[in-house]
Amino acid sequence: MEPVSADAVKARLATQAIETPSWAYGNSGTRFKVFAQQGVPRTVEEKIDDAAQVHAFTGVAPSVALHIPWDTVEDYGKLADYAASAGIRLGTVNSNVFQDDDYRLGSVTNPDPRIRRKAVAHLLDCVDVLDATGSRDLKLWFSDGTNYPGQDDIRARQDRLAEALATVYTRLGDDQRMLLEYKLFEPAFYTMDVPDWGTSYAHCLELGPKARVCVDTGHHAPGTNIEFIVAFLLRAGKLGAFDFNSRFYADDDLMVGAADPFQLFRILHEVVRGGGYEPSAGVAFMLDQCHNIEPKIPGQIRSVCNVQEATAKALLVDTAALAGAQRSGDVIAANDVLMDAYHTDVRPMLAELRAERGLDPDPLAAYRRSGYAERIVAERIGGSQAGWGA
Ligand code: PSV
Ligand code: MN
Ligand code: MN
Repeated sequence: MEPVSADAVKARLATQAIETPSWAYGNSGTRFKVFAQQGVPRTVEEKIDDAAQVHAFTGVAPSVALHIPWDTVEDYGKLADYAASAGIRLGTVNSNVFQDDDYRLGSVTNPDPRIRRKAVAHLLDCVDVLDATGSRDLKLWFSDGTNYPGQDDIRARQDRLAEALATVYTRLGDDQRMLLEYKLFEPAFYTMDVPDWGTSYAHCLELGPKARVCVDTGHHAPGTNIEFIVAFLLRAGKLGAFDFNSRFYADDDLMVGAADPFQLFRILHEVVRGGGYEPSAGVAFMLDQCHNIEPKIPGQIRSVCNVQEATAKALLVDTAALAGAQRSGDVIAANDVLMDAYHTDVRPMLAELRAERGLDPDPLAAYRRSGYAERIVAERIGGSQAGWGA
């Protein structure tokens, strides 16, 4: 069998796009402590500037996700222009219906219709933001759920959720989409209203083709086979996006690929296998992380590079050899094909790819040398908190 050529892999990597989250650049922390860092952005524009640095040094992070209301501005059209002048674009709009006192018992599933209306109104406002920025995706994550058995009617909450989603879905333009993210637990501990991919999938199916599932890699029970979920959703045409991060225990939001690079490879192998890497598949690759103890821009650069490395390895899988081994039932040989790709050191190939694209082969070192970190520390006094540990 012919192994996959480095040139073929490089050509496919050239089209990769990984979106970074605006909230990764601001101060964040845990419920115990937010550690303020010097030089963090004071405005949305400064978050965009930082995201632009990640793209400038990696070449594969051309957009930044917003979180509303954390990133509220007067004029989103102007903000989109600002991003363009910084060399990137505005990406997914994330809705925040979890920080007001009103949402103590939920947002769109709250037993109080007034609060449900308020939450839906915010989601509709977020679609207005899509209109103004030209972004395609509205990402919905609900902290809604219950802490105690009997606290609320679990089934009625599903009805309220379905009603709210349908209202927002109807408002979407032809080229806009809704991404429904799930999370096993936290902040609610007894039931979450969208706890898993199955719940998200069922709602998306009922809504229609513009609704798809977002897989946040940190939102599963330990030991969950995330690549199976990815394979299933891709097969069903319902995988909309990833929120990448890594975790040891819960929603740790650590740098993707730091805790379990092999899992990241397995996920990306299923993405490639299922056609999800093709731009036409419409799968958005985003990071959802916060950097509580490490510096933020380097944290994002490292994460983007980790996704790029795992993707390169997934693209290196010798699919013909794999299919042959699978057909003949050769379990060891099939596993060998995957492990060969995983164990390949792709860093020299990526360094070469960057050099070919006029980038420094070592993005992190180039960023450190650039003086940007020192400049923002000197210029930005009193950086803001981007929201709590995302
Ligand atoms: C919730 O844990 C989450 O993963 C959602 O994607 C939110 O939008 C993000 O983190 C920030 O809180
Ligand atoms: Mn997320
Ligand atoms: Mn999360």
